[in-house]
Amino acid sequence: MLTIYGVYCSRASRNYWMAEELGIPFQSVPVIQARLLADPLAADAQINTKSPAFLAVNPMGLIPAIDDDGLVLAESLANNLYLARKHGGPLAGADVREEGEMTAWTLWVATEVEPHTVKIVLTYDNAQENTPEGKALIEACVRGLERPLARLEQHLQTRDYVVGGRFTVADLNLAEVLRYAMSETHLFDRHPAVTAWLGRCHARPGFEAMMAGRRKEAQAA
Ligand SMILES: N[C@@H](CCC(=O)N[C@@H](CS)C(=O)NCC(=O)O)C(=O)O
Repeated sequence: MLTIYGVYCSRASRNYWMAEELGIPFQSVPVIQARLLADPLAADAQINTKSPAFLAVNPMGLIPAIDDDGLVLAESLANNLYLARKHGGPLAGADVREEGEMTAWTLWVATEVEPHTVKIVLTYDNAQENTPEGKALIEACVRGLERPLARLEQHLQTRDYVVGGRFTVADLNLAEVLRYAMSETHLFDRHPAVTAWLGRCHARPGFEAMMAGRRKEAQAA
């Protein structure tokens, strides 16, 4: 049985979406970010990223982590590559060449894109988007995203999906990292092939199921 540690409103969304795409059973342990709690170590605190019980799973104190029949992994995008490889099917690489492309695109999004998109989403989470500092930070991140988005735009001008002509784990990993920057609509308006591809990814029932999980979680909070 697959266990996903982490709340839907975190990078764990990537692993929840993947589990939905694969149609595999999973259980969820809703470990919340410690920074969202006044006293994460209080005896009655919800299990969080500083809880000893969670640190025993991921000593880095970061969500998500997964436990798949005793194999514990704790990098959201790598978790998805593993799940694709394990379960196979259209989400996974059909051969070692496709696997190579999926790994390359995933490392590309983690290193060239995520540092910018995460800063954008956190600026909004912290309600700083209209402060001078927040605006300057977002503008700098948008500038940093120009080249990666131009690269992806060029790639998607001649194909509907990133690898292999079908929706794969590579699309899922990229789409979830880029979602953090979607507030910057002008950036996406300038990249129509990327925008159309994101629309295709977001039209998937697996994405909708994950987003429903996010809404349910927000209502319960
Ligand atoms: N590279 C890691 C990053 C994980 C990460 O930074 N997770 C955040 C939540 S999205 C976290 O656990 N933060 C701890 C906290 O805010 O207390 C991954 O992709 O899994």
